[in-house]
Amino acid sequence: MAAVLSFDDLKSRAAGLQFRSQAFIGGRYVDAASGETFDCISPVDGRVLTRVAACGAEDVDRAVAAARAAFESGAWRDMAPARRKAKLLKFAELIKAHHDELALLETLDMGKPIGDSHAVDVPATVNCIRWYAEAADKIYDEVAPTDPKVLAMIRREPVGVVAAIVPWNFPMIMAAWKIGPALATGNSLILKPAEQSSLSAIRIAELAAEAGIPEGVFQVVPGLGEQAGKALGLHPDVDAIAFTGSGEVGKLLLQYSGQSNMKRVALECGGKTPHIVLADTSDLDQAAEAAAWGIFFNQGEVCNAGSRLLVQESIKDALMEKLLNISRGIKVGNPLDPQTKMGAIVDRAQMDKVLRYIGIGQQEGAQLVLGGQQVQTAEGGYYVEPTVFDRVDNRMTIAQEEIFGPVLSTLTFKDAEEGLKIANDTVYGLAAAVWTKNIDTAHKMARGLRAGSVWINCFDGGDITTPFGGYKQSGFGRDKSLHALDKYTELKTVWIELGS
Ligand code: TXE
Repeated sequence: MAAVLSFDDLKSRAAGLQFRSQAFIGGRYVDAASGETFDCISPVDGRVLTRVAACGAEDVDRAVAAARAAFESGAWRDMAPARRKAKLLKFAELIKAHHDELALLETLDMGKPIGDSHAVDVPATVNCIRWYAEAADKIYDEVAPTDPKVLAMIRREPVGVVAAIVPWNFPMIMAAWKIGPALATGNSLILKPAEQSSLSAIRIAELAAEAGIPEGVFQVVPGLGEQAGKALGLHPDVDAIAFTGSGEVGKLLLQYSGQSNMKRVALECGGKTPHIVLADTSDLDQAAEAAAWGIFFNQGEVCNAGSRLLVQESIKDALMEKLLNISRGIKVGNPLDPQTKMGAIVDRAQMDKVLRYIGIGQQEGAQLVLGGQQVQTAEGGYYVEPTVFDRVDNRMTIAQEEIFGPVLSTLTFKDAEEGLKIANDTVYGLAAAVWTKNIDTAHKMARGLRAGSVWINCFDGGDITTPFGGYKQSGFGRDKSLHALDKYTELKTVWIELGS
């Protein structure tokens, strides 16, 4: 679509979109029990798109009861895996059939370029649901190598009622990373989208129902984190929480679990990814391109954004020149314009946070070499220039805290050993990238980096077959790949004495 339709076509399509805005509980759309709603504001122009149901504890109670009833009925859990697979495949097909609409929803709701919503977000969502659908009838249980007088089976069973609390940077993809493995393994799932980006989650709920996923198995409770999110975290009948978001809320969820039923919690809480370029890298142009897009893709609102560029001293100037040239050419503006490469920041609060960090960087003595300002557009909205700092010290706030915006901090190091030390000097450990021609150095760095993903001579590599998640305060538990199934399943040992 983005490649074919013009900016004007896209704007008129966007103007004609209808928004679903209620919760999806027990197989139908319903208002919040309180009747309350909150504004759904588009960061594209600051316009209120619709008002979304503000679910609270009572709605969460209803959703959990419906999820539990569905689970206990066995309608989904005990369905033959091949049939579960067929329904999930149908769900993926229906999402694909609404490709254009969902891409537009995503862009209007959270501000990313339409080209990305169309080429990345919707296809990755479809692919993820499909992949886990296909896995549903290929997961085998085990028989343990015990004494032959015993048959010991190790069965994988669904945990029960799962709540997925997701952020706004990739609303559908983050949801799909939880929906796919949770539903493929027979759980009931309650999805709590971020308040900044509820629309696509609400819309796909009816597609799941249309695909034949039974009532209560997939529900959506939009609402504020402090209300709907907290109620899920504290609920005594939620068995597991799968969360992507801030470290602050991740820590709260651990507390809620301790205060309630000791529900399992899996967390992905962002990062401060070091993008390390060694002097022996074979292709400085490629490294510069990767460094620029590693931070500016999705307006820098990416948990594994390469927000710290660590460059070996001898090539700093050469790399910086290339990086700045690429960054200057990035078109920032209305994300419905197919030419736009960097869209709007998700909301005013996040934009203010990004601008505040830029100010802190300057106060602490980093050198601002590109950007740093809000971009004013004819339609209003929340836009920030691609911003690059040089001469950053790793102890500075902008090198330590997750900004979650288009702000790059550049640091230098003398040799690989020092680069590794700086890279690991962070509370986060989600990802890291290394550019080097030397295979020994590549291995040493990959081994030494305390991060869940390490990319060598590329950035942000991986697909649905590879696990994604963090070390340290980036959280624990993994999304994607078959390893994600661990979060949504219990292991049960069935020990059968066969007699003498
Ligand atoms: O995150 P929150 P916010 C980081 C990033 C960003 C910062 C703040 O640095 O600038 O977090 O973003 C729900 N109980 N990341 O405020 O609040 C909330 O409704 C239960 C990194 O948006 O963590 C939403 O659904 N749930 C990140 C989800 O938590 C609560 C992606 C995430 O929101 C809750 C997003 C509560 N008390 C932000 N409070 C990543 N890892 O990619 C909020 N929520």
